[in-house]
Amino acid sequence: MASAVTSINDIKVLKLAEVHAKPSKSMMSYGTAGFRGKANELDHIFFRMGLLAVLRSKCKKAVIGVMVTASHNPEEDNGVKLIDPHGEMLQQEWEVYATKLANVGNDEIIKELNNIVKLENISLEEQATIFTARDTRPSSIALSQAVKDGIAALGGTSKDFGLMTTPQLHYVTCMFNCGETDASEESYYTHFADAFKSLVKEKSDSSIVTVDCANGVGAPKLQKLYEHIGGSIDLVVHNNAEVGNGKLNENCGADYVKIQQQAPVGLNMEPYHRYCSFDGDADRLVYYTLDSDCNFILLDGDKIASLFAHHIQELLADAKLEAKLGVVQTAYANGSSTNFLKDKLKVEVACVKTGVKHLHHKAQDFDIGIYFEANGHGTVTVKESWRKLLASKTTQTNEDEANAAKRLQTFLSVINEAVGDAMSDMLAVEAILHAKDWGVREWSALYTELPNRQMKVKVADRTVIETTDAETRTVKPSGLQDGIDSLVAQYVNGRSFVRPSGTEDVVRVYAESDTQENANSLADKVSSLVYDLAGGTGEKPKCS
Ligand code: NG1
Ligand code: ZN
Repeated sequence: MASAVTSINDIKVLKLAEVHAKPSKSMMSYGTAGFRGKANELDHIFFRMGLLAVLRSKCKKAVIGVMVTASHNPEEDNGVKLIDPHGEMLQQEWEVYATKLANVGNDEIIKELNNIVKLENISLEEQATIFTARDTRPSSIALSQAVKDGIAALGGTSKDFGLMTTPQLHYVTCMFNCGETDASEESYYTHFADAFKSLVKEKSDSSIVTVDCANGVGAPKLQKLYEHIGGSIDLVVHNNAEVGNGKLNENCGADYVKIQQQAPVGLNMEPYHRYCSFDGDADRLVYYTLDSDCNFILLDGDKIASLFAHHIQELLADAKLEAKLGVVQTAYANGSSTNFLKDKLKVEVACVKTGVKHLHHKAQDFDIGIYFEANGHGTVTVKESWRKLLASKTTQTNEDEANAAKRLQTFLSVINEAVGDAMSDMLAVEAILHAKDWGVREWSALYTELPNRQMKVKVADRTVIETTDAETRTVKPSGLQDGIDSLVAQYVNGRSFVRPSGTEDVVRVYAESDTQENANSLADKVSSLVYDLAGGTGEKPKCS
């Protein structure tokens, strides 16, 4: 356990801060998923996040997680984020501290740390334990060390789990703080494999799933999970760098498949076979297949959310259980998915700002909250009080109702409630398809997506764009929203919005319309408008 410190040891912190010195011009902010950037410019940030994690741990009197990954970004990037005690994203007030601490000069670090101690009334005598883990990026080893140096500089104890997926670190952090002192990677596999095996006792003929692991940490971890699952599913691991030497996220992975709407590199697809992709740290999942004419069919986060809602609703009806069931989406959700959920399933749908923390928070308003970003990041949250109601239903005398309640209970335990998790979400999808005796064809037929297109526009300063209404409208620069409105009005079923990315130095443009040509054309016109009104740089982007 950590040795207690009663005051900040200036000398130790400053000495190590010199080793992890900040380049004078660097200014960064804690974005949608922590700090992200070029790996060779981030060493000081990782050290400082080690420092901050110690204060957060002392403040919460709990274990805090620090994950080293830049997820779906290119291999040359890296990133760091803090995980709060129950596996949630870092509390928003602390994001402000994180940004300040990341940007002060070395000579102001002690002042900044003392400020946080004072503002949060932190007792420095508290012990601090931090769980760390990293993805497979070559830069992640040294950057993890920088985090550990920061932890040590403030007298905290670090437990390094080494290579792990992001959701695995969320899971062990959450489990440890809930009293499971032997929370480990092994307990992760046992938990999810056992839940899956009790839902799927026998393989069905169609249950071969080819998984593109983006040449990332998901590949070795999925192999391990598979060993625990045994014979109830057939998995083929594709884009496993250890075998094929491919580059992380390059022409593969969930983000590539979602944005390009095409198969990852090296995958020969067969109509209606099952394929899915993880991203670089395995917290996103998208499925896809080919139809009989070999057209590419994507089953993204919206389709996964719709499948979950459909299944949970059925089990609730079978168990004769009332629940406030809701689905949380962002503006990137396809309009057809929102219509399906609202009009067909009659489920309440909420739209929030991009970023899992916003979705997770909103989902907790419901007894059962399903949240997914269209890119495949999502999970299901359940209110503790409602979980008790469900448990009591499993022991009721009506056998059919009790059995349905048990099925729902087991289904919910195959889900990693702490955070979106590609591996556990994949098991949940497979369990539903098995229960319904569906293939991708039936699943995909739940609704037909409106054609859509996403683009990126490079501008000198992306903060010139300010948004409102869950990022669906811009308020700055002036004239941009009016321009978008008049373009959208020219397209059948047109919808478009723009927002500054929180993880890349770009402005994102989204457009949907009745045909792919129209969606492309609307995306092109809106991108061009952003370029002109928000200070575009380089060549004007064009997709059609
Ligand atoms: P930004 O770069 O802020 O759009 C992207 C995703 C988010 C989220 C984060 C974290 C889109 C459009 N945006 O954020 O949904 O997943 O990365 O990885 O997919
Ligand atoms: Zn990710």
